[in-house]
Amino acid sequence: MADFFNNRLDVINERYRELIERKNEKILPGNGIFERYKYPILTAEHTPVFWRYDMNRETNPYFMERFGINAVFNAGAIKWQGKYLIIARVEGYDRKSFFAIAESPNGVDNFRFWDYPILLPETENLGTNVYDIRLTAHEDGWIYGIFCVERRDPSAAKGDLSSAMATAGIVRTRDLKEWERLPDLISNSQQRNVVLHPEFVNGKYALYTRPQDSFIDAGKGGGIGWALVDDMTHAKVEEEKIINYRYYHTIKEAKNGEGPHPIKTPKGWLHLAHGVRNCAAGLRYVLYLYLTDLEDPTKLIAEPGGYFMAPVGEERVGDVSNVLFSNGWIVDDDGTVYIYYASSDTTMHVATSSINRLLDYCLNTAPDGYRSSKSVETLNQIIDKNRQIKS
Ligand code: M1P
Repeated sequence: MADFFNNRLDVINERYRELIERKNEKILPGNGIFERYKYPILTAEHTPVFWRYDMNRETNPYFMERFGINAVFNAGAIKWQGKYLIIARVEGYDRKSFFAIAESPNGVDNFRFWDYPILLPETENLGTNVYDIRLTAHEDGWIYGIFCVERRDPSAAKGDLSSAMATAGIVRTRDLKEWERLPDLISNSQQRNVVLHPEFVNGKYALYTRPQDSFIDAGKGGGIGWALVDDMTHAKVEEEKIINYRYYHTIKEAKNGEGPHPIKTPKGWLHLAHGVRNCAAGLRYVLYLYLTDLEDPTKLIAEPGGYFMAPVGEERVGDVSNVLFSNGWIVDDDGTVYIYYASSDTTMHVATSSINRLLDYCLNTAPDGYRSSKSVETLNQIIDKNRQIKS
């Protein structure tokens, strides 16, 4: 039995080492806007062997898994003490998700989880599930994390074991190790995809919100909202205005949601968001960009038509297929942007670009014309311009 144990231990440790040390490669030539990478940066197999296995020969003679990890996805991100950190949504076989930090020296490979996942402090109203944290290093000096807390709908009928309520949970930290739990966001509607803007606006904290009529459907609500809040220790949405709407026959007709907090650039606040439409295969989630005014972050300056990134190849298949979702990106001092995105609620990936390229994309890509004929007009303008170039 000792050999059986040791053989499995050696093979599994070796596979894990190979995975963690594997170098990533840019996929070229790409589309010029961003580059994808050959390998995912985090999968369930990237979680430490000592999380999944009891490493004691006496108590685990078959060296079998004792804690199954199903998926690693929808990660927040922050650059911290020179390292690229992502706070992933790690989901066990039991469907519960929790947060765990993984760090990389270069942002594209060699991500390693810290030894322990984050044990979030709770509020009196205990949550069933937590996910999709957005991190904001706010100018007040705290790093805030806002995430979705899911609880069973207290008004659900007795046999209805599916109806749920989504609320925004809030934590803050100064060192990413000690986390202080603040009261959940108070709002008239359910909320998911709530994100803290990094600067004060008119002396207040500013939140991107996503009012929704039910747990899944935006219903009559939806759109990316904006609310000013006096105090993050008692955050309450008093007035909410929509700053990025849904439209018929677009990539975000069913719903949309802010991704990570926007990046401040010389030409405006650069936003990454997800848009959702319905089709015969179910909901399709893609990513899009938009730009808002530096002085008034609620004022739209530019929004390219269509998607910025959509699931391709292996990204298209997973627990919830046909989904790209992002709640984390990092910008370096040289303007490089690391876009951390998850595919199909299963796996984490990175794409890279630069502030200059993303601004060029936002400012020089035609907006959605909402009709086929407008798309053809845009295309014809490009063709006409190119035909005038003398070869
Ligand atoms: O399954 C796709 C995504 O669905 C939800 O996102 P949204 O609220 O915008 O529909 C979230 O559960 C998200 O975690 C998930 O990736």
